[in-house]
Amino acid sequence: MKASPTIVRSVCPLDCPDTCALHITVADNRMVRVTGQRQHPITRGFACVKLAHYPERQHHPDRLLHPMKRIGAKGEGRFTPISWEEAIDDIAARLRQRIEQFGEQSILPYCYAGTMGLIQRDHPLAFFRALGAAELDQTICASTGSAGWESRYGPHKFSTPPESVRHARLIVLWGINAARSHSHLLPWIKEAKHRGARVIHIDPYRNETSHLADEHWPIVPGTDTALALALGGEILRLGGEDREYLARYASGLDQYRQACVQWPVERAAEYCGIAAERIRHLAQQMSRHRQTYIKIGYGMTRNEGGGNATSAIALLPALIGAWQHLGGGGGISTSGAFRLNTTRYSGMHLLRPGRRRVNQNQLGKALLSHSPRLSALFVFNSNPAVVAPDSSAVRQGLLREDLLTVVLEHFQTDTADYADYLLPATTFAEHADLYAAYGHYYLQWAEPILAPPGQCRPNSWFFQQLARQLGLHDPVFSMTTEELAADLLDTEHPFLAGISFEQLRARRSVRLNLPEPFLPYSRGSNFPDGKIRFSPPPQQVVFRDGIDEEFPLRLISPPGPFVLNTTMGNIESLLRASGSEPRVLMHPDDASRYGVRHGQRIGIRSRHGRIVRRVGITDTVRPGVVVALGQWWAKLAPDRRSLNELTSQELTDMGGGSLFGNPAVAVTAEPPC
Ligand SMILES: Nc1nc2c(c(=O)[nH]1)N[C@H]1C(S)=C(S)[C@@H](COP(=O)(O)OP(=O)(O)OC[C@H]3O[C@@H](n4cnc5c(=O)[nH]c(N)nc54)[C@H](O)[C@@H]3O)O[C@H]1N2
Ligand SMILES: Nc1nc2c(c(=O)[nH]1)N[C@H]1C(S)=C(S)[C@@H](COP(=O)(O)OP(=O)(O)OC[C@H]3O[C@@H](n4cnc5c(=O)[nH]c(N)nc54)[C@H](O)[C@@H]3O)O[C@H]1N2
Ligand SMILES: [Mo]
Repeated sequence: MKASPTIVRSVCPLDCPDTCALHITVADNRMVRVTGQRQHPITRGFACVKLAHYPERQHHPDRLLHPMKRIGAKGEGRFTPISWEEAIDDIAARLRQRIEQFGEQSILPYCYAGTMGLIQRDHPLAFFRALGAAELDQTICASTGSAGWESRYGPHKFSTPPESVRHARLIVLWGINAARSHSHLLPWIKEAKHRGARVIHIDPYRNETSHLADEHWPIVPGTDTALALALGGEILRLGGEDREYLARYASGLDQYRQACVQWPVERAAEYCGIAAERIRHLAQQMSRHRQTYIKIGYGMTRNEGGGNATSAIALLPALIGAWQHLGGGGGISTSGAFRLNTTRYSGMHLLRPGRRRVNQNQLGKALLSHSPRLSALFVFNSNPAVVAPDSSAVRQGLLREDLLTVVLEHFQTDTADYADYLLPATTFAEHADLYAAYGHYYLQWAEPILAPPGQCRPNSWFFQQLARQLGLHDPVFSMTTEELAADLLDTEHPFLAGISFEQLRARRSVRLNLPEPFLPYSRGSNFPDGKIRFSPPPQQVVFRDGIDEEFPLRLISPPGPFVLNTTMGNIESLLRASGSEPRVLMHPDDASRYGVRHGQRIGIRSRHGRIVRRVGITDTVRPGVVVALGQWWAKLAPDRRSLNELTSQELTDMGGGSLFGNPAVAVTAEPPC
């Protein structure tokens, strides 16, 4: 007899600011339908297209179901099933031998946010810290934006709560395609618009978010610092700054003023490709409306000057005192308010001093370096063969015959092809986890709702087993997910006061204990002196990877509508919706200059590599810019190459971030391959 469908609660695990509260229809141990919870104050009843298609991913015939070991050549992707016992025995034995020969620090975890569930994301690090392995600097996404923000406001990033945005009078969406990457912010923006707010979108290409805006400013990539300083200078010239607020809560204003003087409106207008009149008008409006909300996206931080740009924009709401007013302020992330007790679950208490650190944007270099030599790599929650900069170096490293590579995955990704051991992981529907967020202030808990297929196991299970096998006996390796979650909540911080695990487990979603209304930075910064730091002033960085005759265009790679990075990149219905092959967009003027026709495949070359992509010619892109839409599984692209063939392992100005939005490129008409 068939069981009748039930609707159960869950939480979206994808790396997106919205961290949605879900309703999932389950029947016969199958996920049938996914929607957003109507009563959740942020999710408000809708799930994005990616999650609506999650059942297809969850029950995909290609799901990995058994532990496997390599039988083919490195990178070939041929495996044979083995038992968990054999996998754990083998891996432990091979690790022991490598530690003896090369030391613990030759072992490296490589992970990011394939799941945002804190326990499946970070608990595995306790294993590596207990072992004494090299430390991974997790810099692939948010580190530049964070460093830029925190250089002004101190540690723990706050943002204006999305629920307050309805009160904004002026909204600036700066380097963010919120309609795509933060879609649950939209209802609040629309409500503000309805109440008369103006919306300005600053982005090198016109997209869904621009349609929502009153004005779209097609900025030249990487020139945001100049624009922010020009706006700051003009506000100061108009006397639009909030002197009382600045006197109490700011430092370094004189130096800032001098930096602004370097960027008169006319100069910035020319440099950024934006009409001077528009800049002046926005400065006037900002001088008038304290309820100005400036939302910064991470996309614009992925270049050589990304940290300075973030920090320059971040100062604008402070300059006009916007943080004190409901609906004013802005932000880049809300994550700093989740003041959980993160020490134990991630094994920080086990971290030995002086560990070698590896920046994850330089994985290629780390794998190819002879001294120090890496002897083993454990990849989980990430797909570095595609997403990490300078793919050809990464792949060359992964091909090393002497490197032991263990990959935990749901699918046989490009990275999994290089594994020596490929281990089947559970999805968010099959394990419990605790979820913070970076676009709102709700803490959430999800129970498993499906039995795992085959022999899939949570990341935490595997690393706890391996820890025991290697004789690592810290109590953290015997804790259940529930115990780890309770430990995370074991803190005196007022934002978490009164939130117990039992309560969270029963309610599933709990708002942090924030003052109501929450007006972050209305009483200054998170630095000990409470001052927002205007000095040293931000500087407009001139890119080393310059535009010249050989490489005349700048390539940016914003998120695709139907994928989350490479997650969902193998789901047929979504691939069809994306046009079945990866695309780039170019302006008609550039297309005619370089002899490229709409719909053809073209070659794209940077100083680092070369790929082939189908091109769409459209005036939504500003001239001089090539937009690569979303990431694509390399092996499903026509040339089997990742976009990151084009990017470099060089780092941003702050936070050791990646230069995904940076490469200077040339395009050539290319016959189909
Ligand atoms: N659908 C979908 N949603 C996603 C993701 C996805 O892959 N797909 N990825 C998720 C992840 S991991 C992240 S980190 C976030 C990222 O999201 P965010 O970075 O916060 O926002 P994006 O939508 O990437 O916004 C980037 C926008 O900045 C523009 N941009 C690029 N360079 C510049 C520049 O120099 N200056 C200015 N002003 N704008 C610039 C791009 O054209 C793009 O439209 O999104 C998350 N959400
Ligand atoms: N050129 C270019 N490159 C980029 C970007 C860009 O804009 N342009 N964006 C960058 C950004 S913002 C980010 S965040 C990174 C993201 O890069 P990654 O962190 O690598 O994200 P994904 O590509 O989504 O890969 C996540 C993998 O984790 C797996 N996974 C999910 N849940 C679990 C689990 O519970 N256990 C295990 N073992 N595996 C799981 C999924 O199946 C998926 O294959 O990419 C970066 N790379
Ligand atoms: Mo990201």
